Amino acid sequence: MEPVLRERGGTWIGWPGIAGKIPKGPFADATRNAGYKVVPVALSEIERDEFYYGYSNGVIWPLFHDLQNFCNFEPAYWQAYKEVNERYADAIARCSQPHDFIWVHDYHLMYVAQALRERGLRAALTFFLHIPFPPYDIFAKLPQPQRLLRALLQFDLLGFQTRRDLRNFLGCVRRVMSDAQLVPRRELQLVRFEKRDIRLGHFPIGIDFDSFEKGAMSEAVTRRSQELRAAFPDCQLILGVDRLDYSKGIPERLRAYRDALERHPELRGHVVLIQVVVPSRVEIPRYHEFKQRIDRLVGDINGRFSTSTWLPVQYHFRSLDREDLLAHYSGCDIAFVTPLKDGMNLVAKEYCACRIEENGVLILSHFAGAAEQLKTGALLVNPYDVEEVADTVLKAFQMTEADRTARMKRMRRVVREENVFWWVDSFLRVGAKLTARLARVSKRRQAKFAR
Ligand code: GDG
Repeated sequence: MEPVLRERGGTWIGWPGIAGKIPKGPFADATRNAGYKVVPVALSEIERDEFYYGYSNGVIWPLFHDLQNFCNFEPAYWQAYKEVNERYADAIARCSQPHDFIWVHDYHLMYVAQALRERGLRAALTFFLHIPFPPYDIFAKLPQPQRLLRALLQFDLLGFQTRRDLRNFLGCVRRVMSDAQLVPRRELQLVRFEKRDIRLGHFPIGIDFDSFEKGAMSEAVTRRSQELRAAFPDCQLILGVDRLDYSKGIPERLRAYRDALERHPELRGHVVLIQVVVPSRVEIPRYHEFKQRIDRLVGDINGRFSTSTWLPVQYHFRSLDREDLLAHYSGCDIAFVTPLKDGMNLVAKEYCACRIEENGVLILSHFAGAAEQLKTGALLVNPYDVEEVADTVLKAFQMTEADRTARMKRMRRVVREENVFWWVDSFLRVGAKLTARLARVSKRRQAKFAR
């Protein structure tokens, strides 16, 4: 959202990420030159634990990524979730003007529209879900399926990443909300609920292609990328970049890489996996255990296959600065993006944008939202199928230059055209129509009362 807000202005309402009182000085310093207004919402430590780590990241996140065994369905979390959503609703009600375009983002804030309706707000409310929406059999495990769907149906427009997410959502509405009526449409779908029309569509999120491409062409990135290459002579570099998260399939990927080295000895000494894991949500015990699993696997692979001149896995548990990230994208021959499930996965798109010489291979999970757009160029894999992924590493390694270029060209075309501004425009175009329609209705209503 950052490049879009910077270009168009607006107000960003959000939690700055630290619990307790928000320190005024540092907050003002951090947001002064943002190019848009920033309104903070404060969370206490308990709210952070129950709303953010609890309901959002301990229930919705794993469940919506089809990992129901990872859920902690603690009843107190739902109450905290509602209360924090109500606080966001208050902030929105305080900061917005009657004809503002209100766009709520992501799984932490699915209850906001309901809270705003309870406060009498009639304005058009829109929502975008960045993560996948699960099929009914998984969604039904949630202790509040009806309450959550009812809350979501208080928005006027619901956007999903892919056709599959939209289909799953409609399937859940059909099964759970007996008084909702589905009106099939070719383009935007329509649900009638409590005398209101709700529009639904899929809007695959894009990236700021030009800024990644320009960044990759810069002198500093070119230099760093050459240094990276020079550090591993005669090797193809394979890159994994992920937040520390069990949905990203990092252990499965490491197992597949180990299997590739075991069964395809021609790879030994000729490939290096650079795996960057960015620390995230480490306060949740499951994330901590998960890191230990990754550490052990990296140790096992390096212990088994390394020689005095070759280390098969270069492992970084930290975040890279932007220049370094771009240097990795442009310096690595193969990107290894194998989430178990992902709303979209921007790393896959950023990698393509940085391949200014139109080469490089993308190994991509079927279960990343990005697969719908990039399937014509990527090598698609099932991340659970260790042997298939291992064989795909070999296939990527052996791919001819001509094939790499043809595939990368196709992917870059999509990523360039369907960029973040295209994404915002397609969402706003629908949203603007809704706002206009609702304004007409409210005018008619006012005129009727005036008579
Ligand atoms: C959620 C959904 C959906 C990563 N490492 C570094 C770094 N990053 C940046 C990447 C990319 C972002 O973080 C990660 O985005 P993803 O899309 O891959 O994943 P989530 O964070 O899980 O995002 C996802 C997304 O929302 C958008 O809708 O695609 O499916 O899960 O932009 O560049 N940035 C820097 N250093 C790093 O080491 N500077």
